[in-house]
Amino acid sequence: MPNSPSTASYADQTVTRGEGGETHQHAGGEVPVLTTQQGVPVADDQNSLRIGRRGPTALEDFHFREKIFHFDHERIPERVVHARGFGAHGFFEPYESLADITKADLFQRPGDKTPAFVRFSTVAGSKGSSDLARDVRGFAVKLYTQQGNWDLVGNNIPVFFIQDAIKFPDIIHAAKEEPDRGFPQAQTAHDNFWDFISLNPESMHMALWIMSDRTIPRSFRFMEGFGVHTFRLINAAGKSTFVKFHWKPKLGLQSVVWNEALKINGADPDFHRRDLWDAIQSGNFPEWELGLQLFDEVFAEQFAFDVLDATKIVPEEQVPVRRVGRLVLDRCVDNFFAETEQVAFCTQNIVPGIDFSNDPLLQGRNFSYLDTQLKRLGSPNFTYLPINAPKCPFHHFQQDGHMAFHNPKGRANYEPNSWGGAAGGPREAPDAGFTSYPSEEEGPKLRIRAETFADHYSQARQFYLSQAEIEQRHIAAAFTFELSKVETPAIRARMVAHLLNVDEVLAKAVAEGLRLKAMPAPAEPARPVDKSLKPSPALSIVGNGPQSFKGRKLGALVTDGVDAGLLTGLKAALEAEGALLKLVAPMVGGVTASDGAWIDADEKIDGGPSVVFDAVALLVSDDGAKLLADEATVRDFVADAFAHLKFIGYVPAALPLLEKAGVAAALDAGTIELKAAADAAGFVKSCAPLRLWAREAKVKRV
Ligand code: HDE
Repeated sequence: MPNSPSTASYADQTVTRGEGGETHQHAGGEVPVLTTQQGVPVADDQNSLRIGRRGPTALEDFHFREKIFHFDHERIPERVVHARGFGAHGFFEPYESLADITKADLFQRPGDKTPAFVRFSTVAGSKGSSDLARDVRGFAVKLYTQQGNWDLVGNNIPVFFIQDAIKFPDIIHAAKEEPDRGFPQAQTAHDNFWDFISLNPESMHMALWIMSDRTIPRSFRFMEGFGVHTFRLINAAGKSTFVKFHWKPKLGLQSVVWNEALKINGADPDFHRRDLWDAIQSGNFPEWELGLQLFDEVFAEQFAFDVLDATKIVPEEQVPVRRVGRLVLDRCVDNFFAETEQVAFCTQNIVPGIDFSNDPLLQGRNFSYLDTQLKRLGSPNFTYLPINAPKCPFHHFQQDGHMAFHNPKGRANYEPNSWGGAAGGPREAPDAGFTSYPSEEEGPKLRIRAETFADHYSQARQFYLSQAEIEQRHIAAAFTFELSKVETPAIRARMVAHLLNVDEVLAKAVAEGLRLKAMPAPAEPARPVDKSLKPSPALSIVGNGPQSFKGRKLGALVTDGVDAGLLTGLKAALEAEGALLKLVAPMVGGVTASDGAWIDADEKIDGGPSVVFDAVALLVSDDGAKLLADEATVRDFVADAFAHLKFIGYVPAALPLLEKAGVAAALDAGTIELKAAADAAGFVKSCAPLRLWAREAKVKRV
């Protein structure tokens, strides 16, 4: 039956348009009148205009055409890298004045709040890929200072794959889906990627980092950020100090284990964005401290590596990280497209008091970012979009172009001009304006790689040796996994040949894991590996984890008859720790507790698997245990929590669940019996290390 116009339009609305009142009565109350983009009020938004009851659509239906036209053009090109991201607003606040080292306005007055916007991202996957891909995370910070926008476009790893920007298209082509087949998506576990890496020894340091748990962070809130390159800070006297920027998360470092990452991607592909959104919406504002590693030309000269080489770090033990302020994210975006999607970070956005170094990667980036924004946002006027516009006054003579919606008045649109005073428009300010640091630069034009960039293995080895034993095992397992997805045996062997220069035990573990028929000869290093570099404890995640369960989430499995006192005790203990309790029940509506009270649940059991929590509690009643013991999802809930080394609190009634999950005979220091409300606080305290690493040897291959 064709619809008649009246059945599909809203019969209950009375339009009260007129007298300037652009509102009308609707079921929901007084609401604005729906209009076209031209402001014409719309009477019927359910049906297109047609000739006769079942006839063709009329071309004159301007409302329909405008609506579809706009919809057809909703998408803009996704970022060629870092397409999937999530942003939030906040502020930066220095602890002290840094006037002695930089004249940058945002560092002059302690406590001064500079608005900030941060976008976290994965690199290789497209916009719709999942959050727990093994990948580098972008950590891009836009600081709207009083002297213009400063963009610190960093990553959660302090080094990069390549030394010269000219290789960027190659590394990214190799990492992304293969061009003939269009897969795999958001993964480096394929031939092209490892082919490129194994042919580029300069990638070896970064290869170690990406095979570590750094590339599977638990949350954006629990990861570090790095500016990567060496920059310069310039003070009012014109003195330059080299600097490397760090962001240190207040909640400590934390990653997931690989098997958990795979399962999170299925259970909640938006796990990271949901985590940040939930934290900010609930008032748990994540914080990072800005750290500076400061050094001078003399240090740079005598340092074992070139400070312009982005494949190298300066170990914190050698140049300590000075914490100079904090970044707080306290507001979610109002509109994802307008803010997170349209934000345009540009490495060349710097302010007086900050300057570039000659790092060839940074120099190349300074070209790329402006260029890419034009492609993505379609007009040089992207700087006027609210998310990109400076929050300080700005005046210039750039004009016109697509979507010029900020247009200067008056006659002067060039400089110098002889129109006096305000009529002449803005003028340059030799004393206050940005000046580049006058470093001495001279020499022949050369297309070469400096000899000082030639050591490719020493810091890769140092990184590996700085890891805890479990972390080293994870690196070996990650290499084995990724290379086992590589179909060409020669590429697998070539990678192992490189690993022999990093660490023989690692190379052997990977070779055995791949079942290589013969151990290859070590790759020929351009420079001998320096085996004397001392491990850097700052590089371990496990060594820099949290001291408490703060900011974490505990998932409690509850059924009818759940011990009301224990549940209340657990909630209070978690609140005291600054952590969250989420209730997982057989049905999402909720359960009746032992005291007869109704308790709302947060998740249904298959919607809240244990992988999405940092620790779990099994708070079932005897009857509840009987009901759930044979459920596959409940078995997975318990077995995964155990296999992922999580802390598990359980009431005695939950023993059948532990049995069905096959872990009852393996109970350990991380499985903690909860008999009464008084046990709750102790349990929450014991969750602080987040994982019982000692269990790993038992469960193997988590
Ligand atoms: Fe980027 N990178 N990049 N990159 N990058 C982009 O700019 C590029 C590099 C980083 O959330 C693009 O707006 C080149 C290092 C982040 O919007 C593009 C080179 C680091 C983001 C681009 C690098 C980064 C990008 C794509 C080698 C860490 C996301 C979309 C010289 C220090 C920013 C865009 C956001 C994005 C180019 C290497 C971080 C194409 C040529 C090293 C966090 O301009």
